[in-house]
Amino acid sequence: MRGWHGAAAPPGRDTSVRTLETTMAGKPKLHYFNGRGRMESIRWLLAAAGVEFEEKFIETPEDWDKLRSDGHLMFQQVPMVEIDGMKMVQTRAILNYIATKYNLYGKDIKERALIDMYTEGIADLSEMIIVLPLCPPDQKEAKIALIKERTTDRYLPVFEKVLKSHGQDYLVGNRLSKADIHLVELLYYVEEIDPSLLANFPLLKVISLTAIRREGSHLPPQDLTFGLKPHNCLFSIPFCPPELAARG
Ligand SMILES: N[C@@H](CCC(=O)N[C@@H](CS)C(=O)NCC(=O)O)C(=O)O
Repeated sequence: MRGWHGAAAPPGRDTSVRTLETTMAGKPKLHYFNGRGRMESIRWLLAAAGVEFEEKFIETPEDWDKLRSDGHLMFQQVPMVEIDGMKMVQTRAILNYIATKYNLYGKDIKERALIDMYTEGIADLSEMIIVLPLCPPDQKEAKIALIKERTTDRYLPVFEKVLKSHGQDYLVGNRLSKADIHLVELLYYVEEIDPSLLANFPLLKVISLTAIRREGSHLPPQDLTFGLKPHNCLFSIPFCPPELAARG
């Protein structure tokens, strides 16, 4: 099991309430493989909100069978997060719950609509990247080429333009939202694939990273993972259920 001690809360958030809640309800417990995959954005969001969490990794076929036979996985899938007395599944539902709870989801429905649109675009590109480890070797090069093309021609220009258009540090409403956090996570992946992909996006490179860092200014300057150790290699998953591996 991996524990993580959350970063200090961003300014303006009431940490005493969260500390009390955490004590009463227990830390959220994350059930997933020991890899980034679909759980990583949940880890980032909790970390950015300053919430401590625990992880229970699925490390063997027996762990996987047990979790499924326990009946806690609504669709027989992970991520699953135990939080506030619920056993939540479906990544987006989990992210939306955390973002709402920790005030990272805009101030009104229009901001929320924008955050959703940005988040869905980010999710589309992220999805292409996180399934790479499952890609057959003979298709990997073509998939990486497509990811690079979509990164520079479709997705990153949108966010660069948004930041340029309003001149603010954050994508929506001049304050941190889940969209910023998902974007920084994506940029982190993109840089791992090929740092030169960010070359033509100066605002994304500087402003988004600065925006997040400012929320956690106690963090070491290069630590973009909010204290999460990069033990997870993007391109390998230690244990992968056979049905997923077979899907390719
Ligand atoms: N829509 C779901 C998809 C979850 C999903 O595909 N999870 C994979 C692991 S990343 C899984 O559990 N696969 C096993 C299966 O589908 O049987 C979500 O976003 O949480």
